[in-house]
Amino acid sequence: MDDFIAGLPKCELHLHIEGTLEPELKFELARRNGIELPYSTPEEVRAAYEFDSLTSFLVGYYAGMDVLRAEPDFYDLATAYLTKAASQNVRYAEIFFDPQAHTSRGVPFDAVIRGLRRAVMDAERRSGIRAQLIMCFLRDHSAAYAMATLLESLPYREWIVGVGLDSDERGNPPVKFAEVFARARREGYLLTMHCDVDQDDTTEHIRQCLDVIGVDRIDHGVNALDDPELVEKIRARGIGLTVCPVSNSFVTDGPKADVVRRMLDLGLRVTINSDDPAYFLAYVAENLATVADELGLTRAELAALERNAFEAAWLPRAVKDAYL
Ligand code: ES4
Ligand code: ZN
Repeated sequence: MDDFIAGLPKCELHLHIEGTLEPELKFELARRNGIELPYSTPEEVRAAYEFDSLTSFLVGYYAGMDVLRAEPDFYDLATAYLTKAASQNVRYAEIFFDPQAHTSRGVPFDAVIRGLRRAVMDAERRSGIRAQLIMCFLRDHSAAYAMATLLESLPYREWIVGVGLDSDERGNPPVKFAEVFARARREGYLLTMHCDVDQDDTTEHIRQCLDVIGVDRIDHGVNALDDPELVEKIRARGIGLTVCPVSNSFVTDGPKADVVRRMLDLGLRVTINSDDPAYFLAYVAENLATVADELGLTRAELAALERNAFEAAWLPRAVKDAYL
């Protein structure tokens, strides 16, 4: 089955570029930027990973980004991910980035987007992998800061396919950003939002995504399974759900492959993704292998998951069809 998964043409739709920062590159960037890390080896960094909740994960996650300072750092980060993804036969990826995690530290927006964009263009020339960028707002910051970031992105509109919402969900519902997302829609961006697993009020957040924001996709969205009305809306609208099984098993207290089975059985457009592969130690192939193992998926079912992902991708119909 591993060989089948390796050969399967893949599409990844839920991937935080900052979550692909492997400890080896972290050391290289620290050296380049004259930063002292509180660890002496990459193994030590990995040994210190201890996540039992989203909050505990996010604290170390933002601290780890401090080595990203200039355009070449973002270029190297995205190049490393795209090289790894291409080696797993990922043909197309939509990549989240969190500009506020950098602009809040004094890194220019231009350095972030320019480095990522250059990496995407070079990777396509080198290995044929295609990628688009999705700008995420940090939901634990203010709506005003998100709006300022949206306006800052407009000169780069052609380099960004859509916007998302991530970070700490508790107390930060979709409606907090209703105006920001309405403006983003008017600017031509496609819309997605995280509705993380087992956060407070997650089903209400999914309802807001569907009824107030009008999202084109939902990231995770697993708790929709608790509410038949939400399931029916998601199914009827063909909304893609970008599930991240290994990530979910880290930040919640149980394995999450069973929800993939339920989504498939309900006819939902479920897709399998890696979220923050450097931290959860699993890229998209390992996520697929985990789900296949736990559910006893057939080859046809694995292929169907990748077809779902290409269907849910933010690409013109003709480009999707060429992948399908
Ligand atoms: C994230 Cl696992 C998770 N949840 C919310 N926001 C995030 N950003 C990066 N990983
Ligand atoms: Zn995520």
